Amino acid sequence: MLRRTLTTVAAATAATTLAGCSTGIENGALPSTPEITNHTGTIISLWNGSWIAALAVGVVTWGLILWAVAVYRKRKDDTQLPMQTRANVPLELMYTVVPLLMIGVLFTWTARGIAEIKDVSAEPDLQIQVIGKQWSWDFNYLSDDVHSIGVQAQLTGEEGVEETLPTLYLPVDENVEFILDSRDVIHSFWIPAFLYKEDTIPGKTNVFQVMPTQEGTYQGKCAELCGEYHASMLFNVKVVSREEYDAYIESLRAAGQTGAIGLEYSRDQAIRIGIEESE
Ligand SMILES: [Cu+2]
Repeated sequence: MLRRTLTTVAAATAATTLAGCSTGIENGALPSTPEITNHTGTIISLWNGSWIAALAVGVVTWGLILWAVAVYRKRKDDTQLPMQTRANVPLELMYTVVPLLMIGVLFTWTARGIAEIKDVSAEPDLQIQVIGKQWSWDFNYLSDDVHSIGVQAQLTGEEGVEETLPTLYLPVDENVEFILDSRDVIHSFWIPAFLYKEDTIPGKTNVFQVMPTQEGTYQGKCAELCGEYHASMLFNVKVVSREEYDAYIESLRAAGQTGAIGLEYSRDQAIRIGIEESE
């Protein structure tokens, strides 16, 4: 029975750990991935710092527990209850003040990191509007006056789906301002490798800035359960050189996908426009 329980626990732990790997951070609890955006360094040090602090607290707590268990265990010749004590003011003050200090430190570092990541006061190099919809994404390259419309991925289990996904192009080392909107329900725009996600909310526009610093192809997902085909709400992100980015923008322009697709369309109307444009 015990062995079966242990096997189950081990399997569950392995499954959780492996599931964590699919986000692109594959170095375990203390990742040291290279800078993928101008924010990943801040986020990773916050993550690692929190883990190290939590481990230090854990080691002290486990140590005290084991020490108390060993030193104050019931011995053979113990026939009476040990001395019963009531209050211990210094101890109670200690275990109130120390956690407050720990939370204060975590709060300060988190608030500082968030303020840095959420800062949108810089002049962006380009603006891209992202529109979430059941169950795909539309991208309006506002600074270049072109757009692309996503059609829901068909997850059949066969290979080759990735090539059919809507793809977001970003020029490397340029500060992108994302303007996030939704056509229907709440979605969440998530590029796992960027270590950041933000909701797209109908009737409310969220804005954030990020500068990708490493060329490559990344996965994008919806991170807010948004209906039946939430799992199909995938996209690719290609961080490319300025020249490649310009070439892509030109290909959209050549295909007649000029201007921005508005929020006034339902998801079905937007998808129909997208299908017409791709034909
Ligand atoms: Cu969604």
